[in-house]
Amino acid sequence: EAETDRLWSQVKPLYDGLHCYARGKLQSEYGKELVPDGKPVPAHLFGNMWAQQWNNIYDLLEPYSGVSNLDVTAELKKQGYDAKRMTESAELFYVSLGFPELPDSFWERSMLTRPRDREVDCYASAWNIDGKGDVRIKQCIQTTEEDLYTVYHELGHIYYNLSYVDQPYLFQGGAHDGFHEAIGDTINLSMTEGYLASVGLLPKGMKSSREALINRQMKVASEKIAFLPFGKLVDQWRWGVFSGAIPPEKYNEAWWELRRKYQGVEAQIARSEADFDPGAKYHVPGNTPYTRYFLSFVLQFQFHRALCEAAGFTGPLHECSIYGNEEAGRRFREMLAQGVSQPWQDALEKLTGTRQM
Ligand code: X8Z
Ligand code: ZN
Repeated sequence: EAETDRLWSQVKPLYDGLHCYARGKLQSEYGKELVPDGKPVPAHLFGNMWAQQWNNIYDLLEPYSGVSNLDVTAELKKQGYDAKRMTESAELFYVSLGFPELPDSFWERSMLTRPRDREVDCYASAWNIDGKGDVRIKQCIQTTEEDLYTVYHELGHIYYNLSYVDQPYLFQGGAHDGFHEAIGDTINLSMTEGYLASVGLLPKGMKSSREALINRQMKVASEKIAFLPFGKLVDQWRWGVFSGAIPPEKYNEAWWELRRKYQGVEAQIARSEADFDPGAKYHVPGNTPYTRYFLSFVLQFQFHRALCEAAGFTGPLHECSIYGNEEAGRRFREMLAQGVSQPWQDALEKLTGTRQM
């Protein structure tokens, strides 16, 4: 708890700035009556049920309209990408770093599309079935940019699983939960315009400008910075429930208190204890820890910086892609292969030179 508080206090100013900017944009769209000054913003206006990531309202947030041409979804559709090809595209990135090809069993046993004949839980996840290389993902992949990034994310879990397969069973795991979530997201940070153009998903030789750059950074902020308070508060609520500090008759009230306090958002209609809003978040009834994502959204930037340095990249980090870089791949693979056999601080230090998130 103390560690997440420490990290939150460092990143909060970034969130506050983004929240302020987003409020201004939402005010221009909906008016100050619906989005008043100095009050929490109605949560549903962020284009996501939990207001956890704001990329769905990117068109509203875009600082300079019409200067970027980043329609990866259109390009995927135009080129007839299906679920398998999107997964192969992710595999190729990892292979370019020296990771192995995915085993045949992965392709035979994974679920990459929504079956037509039965109800399934479509929430994207990665599974290490036996600790001996039977790894699978379950995702109902649609041809969109968002799903492309998610497949790369899920394969991060899979390649971590495959990397520590030779460790004793008890050491097969992420150095800490946040590491597991950060592997694929670190790769996501390398899916720059340069990378996307090199694999044919963006027009080559696109003119870059200061305005286009700010737009892209706003897009990244709408996913990564916007997420931080939500990433923190889910387990804060859960820990309160488990410790008894939040009694059953306050489950929903405590949830919204945290949403107001950390995210600065408000329910758009009155809520009561007859509602159970935390239950609408997959990870709550699914019993999936959530602090892992908060930690990952800090760590992945440290990994990205360290790997870019390992790759000998000297330009601005937002332009760095480690795609195809042998040395970055070697350093990354080395850390992943250790699994949880060493304290996470040692793993972090080995890759980044620091023991602190
Ligand atoms: O649940 C996920 C992954 C599966 S491990 C898609 N994420 C969190 C969420 O969507 O709530 C990734 C970011 C945060
Ligand atoms: Zn994940």
